[in-house]
Amino acid sequence: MISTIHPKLKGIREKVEAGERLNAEEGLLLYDPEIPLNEVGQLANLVRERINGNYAYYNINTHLNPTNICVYRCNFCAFRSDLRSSKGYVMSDDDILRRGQEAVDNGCTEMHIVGGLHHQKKFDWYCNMVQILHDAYPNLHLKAWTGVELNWFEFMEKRPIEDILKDLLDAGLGSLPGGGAEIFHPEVRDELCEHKADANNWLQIHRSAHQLGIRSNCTMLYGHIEKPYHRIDHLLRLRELQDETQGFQTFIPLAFHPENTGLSHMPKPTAFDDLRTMAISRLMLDNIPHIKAYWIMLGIGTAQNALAYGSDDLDGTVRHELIYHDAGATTPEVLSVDDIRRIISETGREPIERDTLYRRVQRAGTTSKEWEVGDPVEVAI
Ligand code: V47
Repeated sequence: MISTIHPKLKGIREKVEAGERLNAEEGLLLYDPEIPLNEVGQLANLVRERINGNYAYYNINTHLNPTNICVYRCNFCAFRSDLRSSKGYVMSDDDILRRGQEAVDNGCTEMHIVGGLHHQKKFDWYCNMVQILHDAYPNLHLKAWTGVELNWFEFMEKRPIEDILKDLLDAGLGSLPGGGAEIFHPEVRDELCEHKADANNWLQIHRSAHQLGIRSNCTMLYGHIEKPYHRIDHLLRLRELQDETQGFQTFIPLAFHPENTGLSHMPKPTAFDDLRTMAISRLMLDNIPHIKAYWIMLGIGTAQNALAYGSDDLDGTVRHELIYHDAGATTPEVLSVDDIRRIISETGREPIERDTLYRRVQRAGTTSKEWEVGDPVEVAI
């Protein structure tokens, strides 16, 4: 039960308590600075605990960014490189397989693969990468290629997206990450990255993936030139697709990091904005099961707090993250399992190791508690 409540929040509280859906106007009102952050957080926490109880999820994962060379020049990106720049790199098959071996040696269940759209690499190069990794490490879940990359493959191949996705599935693709969504509204997207996949392209690709049984994630890049109404519009477009397909597993609000980008004059979003955005995401996306506080970009302190503001997942132990570190992130590049479990336990939540599909991981030789009906299903490793 929530004790104090701002008068403007009364109607929203009644709806949230009754499990009713919030509309765009109510979403915008939640951004009103007059409404105390902790009250928005309490409402989000109500929904978070209704959906995910006291559990807080993490996984053991690694990133692979096979190239940073990219035909696109998104002005928020510090990672990309021109074809002939000394900063540019392309990994060989051997480099890639070494990363697979390292992942398995470190107990990873997931490899998150994204990168640049290389001027000279064809779809076969991207697809083959999935194939060689899957052949060598069949138990490593490959969460690969954003909607923007898939749209580029479609353009290069001149084939329907369903065919591209089927080729990737045959090669060993496990699911899609949520990147490339940025902000859907054209007033913002045209300023940030007018050249790449637009909202309809991105959403259609995820729709097609869901129809083929491929689960995916979704994101929103916030804290740059957009306004609150652009954020709410973005969340509602995701909610609408989820109503149709139920294919999204988790939503990740991504805080903009300005260093070394075309928007380096802008300040970083504050922890206050991070927590409010986390909470509003939980409240608006009533049909997406998980909300992720990606510790790499939020910082450990804010990510930990986010577990009380709507989030139920910290992403993973992570290694080899480049996109945020190139843009000035000061977080470590990897957390140990003990660290991530301690960060969660200190908040009073129960840490649960999950795989990419949110099944709880039961590792050989470890004992577990008694689980109850409705708890996440188990996968033995
Ligand atoms: O699409 C790029 C964003 C995304 C910057 O699916 C930036 O589980 C902030 O999508 N400042 C890639 N953001 C990362 C991503 C992601 C991360 C963690 C988990 C999952 C998942 C997906 O990062 C890009 C873009 O939106 N981005 N540059 C920057 N300077």
